[in-house]
Amino acid sequence: MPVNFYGLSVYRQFYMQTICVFLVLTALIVVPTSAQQNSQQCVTTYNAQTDYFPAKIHVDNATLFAIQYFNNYKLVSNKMTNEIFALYQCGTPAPTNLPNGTKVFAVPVAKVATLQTSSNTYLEALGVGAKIVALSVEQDVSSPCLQKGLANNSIIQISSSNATFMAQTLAQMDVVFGSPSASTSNNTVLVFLFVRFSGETLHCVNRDNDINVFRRNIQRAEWVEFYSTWFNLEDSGNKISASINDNYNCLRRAAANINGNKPIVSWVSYSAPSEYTNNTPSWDISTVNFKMQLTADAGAIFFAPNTTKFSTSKDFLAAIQNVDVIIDETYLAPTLNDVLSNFGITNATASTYRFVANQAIFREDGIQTVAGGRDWYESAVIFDDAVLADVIAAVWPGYPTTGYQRSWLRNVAKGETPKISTAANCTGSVSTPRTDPAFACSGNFAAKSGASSVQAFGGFVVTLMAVAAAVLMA
Ligand SMILES: *[C@@H]1O[C@H](CO)[C@@H](O)[C@H](O)[C@H]1NC(C)=O
Ligand SMILES: *[C@@H]1O[C@H](CO)[C@@H](O)[C@H](O)[C@H]1NC(C)=O
Ligand SMILES: *[C@@H]1O[C@H](CO)[C@@H](O)[C@H](O)[C@H]1NC(C)=O
Ligand SMILES: *[C@@H]1O[C@H](CO)[C@@H](O)[C@H](O)[C@H]1NC(C)=O
Ligand SMILES: *[C@@H]1O[C@H](CO)[C@@H](O)[C@H](O)[C@H]1NC(C)=O
Ligand SMILES: *[C@@H]1O[C@H](CO)[C@@H](O)[C@H](O)[C@H]1NC(C)=O
Ligand SMILES: *[C@@H]1O[C@H](CO)[C@@H](O)[C@H](O)[C@H]1NC(C)=O
Ligand SMILES: CC(=O)N[C@H]1CO[C@H](CO)[C@@H](O)[C@@H]1O
Repeated sequence: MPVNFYGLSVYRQFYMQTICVFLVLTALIVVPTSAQQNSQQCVTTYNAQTDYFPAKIHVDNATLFAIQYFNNYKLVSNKMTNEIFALYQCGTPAPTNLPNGTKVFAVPVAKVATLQTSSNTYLEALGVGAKIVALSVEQDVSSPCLQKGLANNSIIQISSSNATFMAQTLAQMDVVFGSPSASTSNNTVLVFLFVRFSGETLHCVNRDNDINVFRRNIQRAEWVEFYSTWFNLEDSGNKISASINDNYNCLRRAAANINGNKPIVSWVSYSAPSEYTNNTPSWDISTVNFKMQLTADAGAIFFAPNTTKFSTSKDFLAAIQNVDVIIDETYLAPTLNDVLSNFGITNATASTYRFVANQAIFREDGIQTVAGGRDWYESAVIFDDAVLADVIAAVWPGYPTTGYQRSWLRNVAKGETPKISTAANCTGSVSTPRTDPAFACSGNFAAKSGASSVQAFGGFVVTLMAVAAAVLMA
């Protein structure tokens, strides 16, 4: 409190400074949180000079979608499917002179249908799960709260086996996410083709080059920004994407600092003889970008031999003999015996394979529906950081933290069983934003004493045997 001695002018100056500091602080605190949200209301008095979308998406790493803002509409393009969408603020005039084939939507939308599971978690993460009013039952939905909605009929069940009903229902939607067959409808967004198989379509050609070449292909999380534009939830879209990416990068840096011999990891699958495979079995080693990137980012070595497709079990087994960790992507192989039998490994020779000796055989079916649908294609698609944490845990037991519970990667070699997702697992509300299940990374992982990687563990066993032999010989 200024004293009288300095006179009123000093007091006034102090007072003004205080006001200025207060205003600056207010601006710093208030502006980024409240002023940059787009309206959830329709406009009643249109003004062509108003920027109706003060919150804008910043596309950082995703390369296959783009967004351009105008005062009362935004042009969203999916470069993978060559689609362009004009999303205009409801209550303002629909834009004209748009590129040929542009699909026009008034936003924010209220009624949504999804035809592929991959879209569901993006919408739930944005907190708009309650706007999903119709779901294709041909997708095997894993989300507990959406299963509950299907079971209590608050969500309309559609199926292409009842094509008339499906078409009628979809025509009433503001937007339909993901269906090649419905692509001609003017309310359909063909989104899943990219999101679900992100990175799968682009086979690695120069795997020895800078890992950054591949990094962009795992930007599945950033597609939450694409979805957010239909709901005027750009603010949330940016935040969710930034949070997943920051945590992903933190986990990647921490994994790079783990001490130990980097294990060799191979992602493989078996195709049984069938009418689709010309009655010939085959064994494949995957070299697609996002698996390569996940493996490298987990601090392990991606196994990418020159030959990746095998027509005999013998050649396949010879190739993977020295692999430390297997991720088996074969659709049906619930148990260790199933995996070994698919690979052609007999009990007598099993222990000669490092991944068998290491007990390191993982499958992507750790969370399933009752019918066997994999959550790997649903919630894992957006939460890239949680997927990375799972791979780190598979490759470096005891990391990212002691007692970490993997979500999707299930170790069949240790007899782990799948967690089943049902409507009973819906404990909150379908409107509560779905949260990222990832381990929250805060820097380097705590150092572990003793063996760290599965490979180091193998080495540890060999050391023990050597010690035992030395004792016997002594
Ligand atoms: C757009 O489509 C119309 C009708 O098919 C055609 O006449 C016009 O030339 C097209 N414009 C461009 C820029 O392709
Ligand atoms: C039906 O399921 C929906 C979606 O999970 C939920 O919001 C709603 O409360 C449920 N209704 C009843 C009556 O349980
Ligand atoms: C199609 O669905 C509608 C609405 O649920 C139902 O009334 C009709 O019986 C169904 N048709 C067939 C062939 O299942
Ligand atoms: C599709 O476009 C036509 C013509 O503009 C319009 O009459 C129809 O209502 C639109 N359908 C949907 C589902 O938006
Ligand atoms: C893979 O192919 C490259 C180029 O043909 C060759 O240089 C390399 O030796 C091969 N690697 C193995 C393990 O056969
Ligand atoms: C290996 O042994 C287990 C039990 O010891 C048996 O169930 C399984 O069928 C055997 N697998 C093969 C391929 O012989
Ligand atoms: C669902 O809840 C049951 C019972 O608590 C639990 O056993 C199961 O693992 C849960 N499923 C998932 C996917 O967490
Ligand atoms: C996961 C990832 O690579 N995220 C990057 C996306 O782009 C921003 C801005 O360029 C980077 O800071 C992130 O590291």
